[in-house]
Amino acid sequence: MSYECILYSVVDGVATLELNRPDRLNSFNKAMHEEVRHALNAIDEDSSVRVLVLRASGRAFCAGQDLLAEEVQFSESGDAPDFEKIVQTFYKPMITHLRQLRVPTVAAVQGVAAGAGASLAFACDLVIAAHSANFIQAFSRIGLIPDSGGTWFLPRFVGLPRAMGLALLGEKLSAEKAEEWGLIWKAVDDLEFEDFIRKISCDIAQMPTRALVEIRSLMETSTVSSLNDQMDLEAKVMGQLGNSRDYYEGVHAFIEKREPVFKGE
Ligand code: T3D
Repeated sequence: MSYECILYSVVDGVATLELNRPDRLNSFNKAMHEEVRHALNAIDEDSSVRVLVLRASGRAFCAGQDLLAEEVQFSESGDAPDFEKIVQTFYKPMITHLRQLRVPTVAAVQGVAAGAGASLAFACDLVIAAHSANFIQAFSRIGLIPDSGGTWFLPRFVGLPRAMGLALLGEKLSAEKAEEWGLIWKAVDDLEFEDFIRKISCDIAQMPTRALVEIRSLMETSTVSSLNDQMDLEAKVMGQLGNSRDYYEGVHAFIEKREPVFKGE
């Protein structure tokens, strides 16, 4: 598939998916959804990939839904677009796929992340933003609600009072404040942003991939399970990872006092 709305590459185990509709602040139309889906499928099928970096071109990360796209226009007779169908067909599968991807994910946010664009970043395992970036729950400004997991991520990340403030008022939240509130992992200086993303993605690509993905999964399960059930699950996953090649390598490297060489297996 040739891409028109995204750029996709794999170098040294790092897959980079770049949203590339800068004129519309990388907002989502149907074509971009289809291309993102295709790229995520490609990652699932490519065992050389050890980490995904989700980023964007131009001055914005993503402005959510393209409000000018044909599929969200009112019909000539005034019929409203079918948002439930659009969310179920495109946004929900995209977020679910990201949360179940076979490799860890990093959102590199270099500009504004608004609406579903913010939810997209929050769905990644680590969110790293340049200081000049910001996050806007733009939904309420146009009469909608935070979708793509927004109402799930926000209260879990920042607590209910802040989640409500962000969602109701739709105000801009700076990257620094987002870090301070625990909404993202790190805000880094604009001039250091590219180097930081390069280094962290290369580092993660060398780590034991399966363990990282199991951590994501267990963290998510913990939000709905009892301590007792969670510890059973931890035991089960420990049992599986204890049989992995990467654990064998990790523990032998420790004993032999050398750097481990993980293969993601
Ligand atoms: O099923 C469904 O489809 C529903 C799902 C919904 C999920 C959602 O994401 S709903 C929320 C949709 N997004 C928004 O409401 C955000 C709209 N955009 C903005 O509020 C602002 O653009 C920003 C705060 C993101 C940035 O502001 P600013 O001042 O930096 O830029 P700007 O001048 O507003 O925008 C620059 C251009 O990008 C402009 O085009 P122009 O005038 O230069 O030709 C603007 O129209 C365009 N643009 C920005 N956001 C969108 C967009 N075009 C289409 N859709 C957008 N979302």
